[in-house]
Amino acid sequence: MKLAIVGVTGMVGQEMIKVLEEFNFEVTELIPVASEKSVGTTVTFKGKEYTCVGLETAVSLKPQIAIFSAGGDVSLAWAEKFAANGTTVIDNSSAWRMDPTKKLVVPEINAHLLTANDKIIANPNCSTIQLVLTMAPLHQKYGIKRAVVSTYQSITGTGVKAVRQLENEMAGTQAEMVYPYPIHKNCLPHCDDFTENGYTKEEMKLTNETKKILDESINVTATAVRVPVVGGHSESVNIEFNQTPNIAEIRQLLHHTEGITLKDNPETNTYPMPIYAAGKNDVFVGRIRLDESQPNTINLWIVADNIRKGAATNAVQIAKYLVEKELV
Ligand code: 11C
Repeated sequence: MKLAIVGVTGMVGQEMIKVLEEFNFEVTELIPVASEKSVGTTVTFKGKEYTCVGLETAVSLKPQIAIFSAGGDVSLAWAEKFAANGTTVIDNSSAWRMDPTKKLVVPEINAHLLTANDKIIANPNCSTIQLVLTMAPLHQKYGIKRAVVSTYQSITGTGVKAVRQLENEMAGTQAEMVYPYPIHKNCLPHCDDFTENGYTKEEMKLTNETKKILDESINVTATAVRVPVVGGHSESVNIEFNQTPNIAEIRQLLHHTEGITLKDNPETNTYPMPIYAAGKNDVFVGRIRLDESQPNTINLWIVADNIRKGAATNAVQIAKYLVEKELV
């Protein structure tokens, strides 16, 4: 397996290397791809050093799979060039997610839809992945009508510059501002750009990607908030079903869902938290309870490492599926 990682020096790219190692993914040749300023630098994978190349070189090396995490512009400019040369692209940006000709994949939910003809496969947004993985078994059981989501998102979703902004603010040193306001001792109801309807792009991703992955009939309304946290995104979710849900049954369903770990025991203060989810591949769910204000509705709390299951892990799982099913 010849595998390229585009954006290998970034936060997600670096995590991909770790996840590939942990999964013991069989790679005969790793092609680390970086921007011009990092070409020639090296990355270590399974104890061996590999030299970063540029995009043009990487296309010509014809990897079987290229995992992209270098931003939407790079994906728009280069994914089709790789695909035209026979490479299957797994793209972590928002570039292709809502393209009706591309599949938006969370392996536990819909990898079975993939075929060898899917040459550009989209990885959903991090906050969507943890939401839909939790919603999928519940939708199958009771039918979800509507979800109201409030997110508490890690600064790692913005990237390394945001982590530096927080560190500098905590140290009281001059900080390069990535956010329009301080993030230390603050939270910003603002993730990604605002759109014309008053929602942010991050909020609309939750609405639109959930429909594409699970069911067009599910309505999601969201408020996405950036909090001074590293290690994972948290989500408070209110879900209204078409039928009466049973809390014990929901716990059992989630307990048996691949990729989900249930952490739900108020008696022992057991619930998911970013400090617990950090560095783990699973999605953690807890605080499951009936919404007593209206029928057929529950509340729950979902946490996942946004760089892991929200990005690197999900992409590597797609790659693993493609290899196992001999689709590349
Ligand atoms: C955030 N979810 O936390 C974003 C980061 O569409 O892939 C990933 C953006 C994307 O800010």
